[in-house]
Amino acid sequence: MVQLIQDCLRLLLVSFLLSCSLGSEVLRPRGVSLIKASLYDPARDFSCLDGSGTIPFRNVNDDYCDCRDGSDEPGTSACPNGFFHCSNKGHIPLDVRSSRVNDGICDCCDASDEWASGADCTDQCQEFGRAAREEALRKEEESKKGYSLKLGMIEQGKNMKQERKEKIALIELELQQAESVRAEQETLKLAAEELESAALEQYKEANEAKKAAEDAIKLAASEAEAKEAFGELDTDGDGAVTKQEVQADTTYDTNRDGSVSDDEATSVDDEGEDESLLDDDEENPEDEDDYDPELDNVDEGLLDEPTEVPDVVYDDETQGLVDAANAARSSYQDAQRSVDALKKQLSEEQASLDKDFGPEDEFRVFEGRCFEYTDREYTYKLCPFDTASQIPKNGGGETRLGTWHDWEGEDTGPRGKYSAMKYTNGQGCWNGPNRSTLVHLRCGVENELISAAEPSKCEYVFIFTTPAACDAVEDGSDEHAQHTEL
Ligand code: MAN
Repeated sequence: MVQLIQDCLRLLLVSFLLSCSLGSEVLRPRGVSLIKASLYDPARDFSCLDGSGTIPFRNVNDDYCDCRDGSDEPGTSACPNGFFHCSNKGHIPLDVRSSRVNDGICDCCDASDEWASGADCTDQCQEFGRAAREEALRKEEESKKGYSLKLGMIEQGKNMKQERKEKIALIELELQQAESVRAEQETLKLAAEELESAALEQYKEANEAKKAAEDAIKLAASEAEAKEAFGELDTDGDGAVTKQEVQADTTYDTNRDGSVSDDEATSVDDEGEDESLLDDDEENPEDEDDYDPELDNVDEGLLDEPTEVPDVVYDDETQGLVDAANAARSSYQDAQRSVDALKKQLSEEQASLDKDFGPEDEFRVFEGRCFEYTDREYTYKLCPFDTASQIPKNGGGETRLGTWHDWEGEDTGPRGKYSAMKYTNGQGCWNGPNRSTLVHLRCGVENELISAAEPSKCEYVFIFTTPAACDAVEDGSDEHAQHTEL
């Protein structure tokens, strides 16, 4: 003790700027932390901490800057790059810039930085420390509670994952069955189509033969009719019909004046009815090629009728095979549709299974859920692993602020990348980037979107509290207690 008092007196003599204390506190110059105390030994010259020089110990805290790193003036404002250490007994120690020493503003809660300014600073460290300890305790309690809730979320997440796996296995089985049904239906379809096309080919051939026969009959009949009409006109039977012979036939007395005039006889040609009956050589030699005996038999009225394409009517047997093929095609299509639907379902389920819901699946419970936060202008919506959006309070549509991209935390703590989520590729921003959102995850007992901001245009930052972001709390891990020096 005597030695300590002597040391202290010597220090006081060395410089009025040095401080020291007794008791459990380690003797050290003003502004020096406990950790560095041993580097300031009053019994020896002081070596600048950066090695830039050595000075007599009395020059420490003499209000003149000797060392380049400012380490010789821990308790004064002489060095612009130095630091003053506040012990802040009862609260958390703090290093403040040397320029803050005696500047009239209380920076240290123990008022030690204003030791000569006359500023009205009082030691508030006990009070602050108590409040901080209470807050730390509250946080610790919250973390403990949050962590126990997280354990539940982990279990729930794992169960959901297991259920999803089972669902996938079931869908895979259904898909296998659907694929074999499709294969069966395809075989049936091919067989039915083979029968159908053979029957249709047969039908086509038979139909063509029938039509050809009908055409031949029609042609023969019209030729016979034409021959008969010709014979009636060719009264002298010389094989040619003269104008006189036509004029002798009262059928051509169209004006019913009792005789067939030259005009009436020649108009036979114009009317296009019996032109072919005239002696071609005499009257219409140039029309020889136009003769179409079939036209003679066509009822002119029918020519004005719209052409109707009658439905193909097959014989019963062919129709039966066509119906069977249609039914087989339809069954095959149904089977194909079932396969497609199951494949789609499978890929969705698989994508969800493969999604990274946290190291222990603790975030899986958020799939399909959404959370909202409303400020003065907008309601912000976060649907974890899906989208982030913004809805104006005074009406207007929803603006997409991003879709799920990945984990993007930069935490150096245990949660690492799982401390933040990134949503990208939202709606384009006028004169700016596509909207995107970073969601910081904080430990809390509630799953709650607690804030949303837009620190730079179209780049949004949300804060979401959740037990899933709570880490295991070790008992006695009170940071404050650890940091308190004294
Ligand atoms: C809307 C909102 C805002 C955004 C502007 C950009 O008003 O999405 O958040 O800043 O568009 O033009």
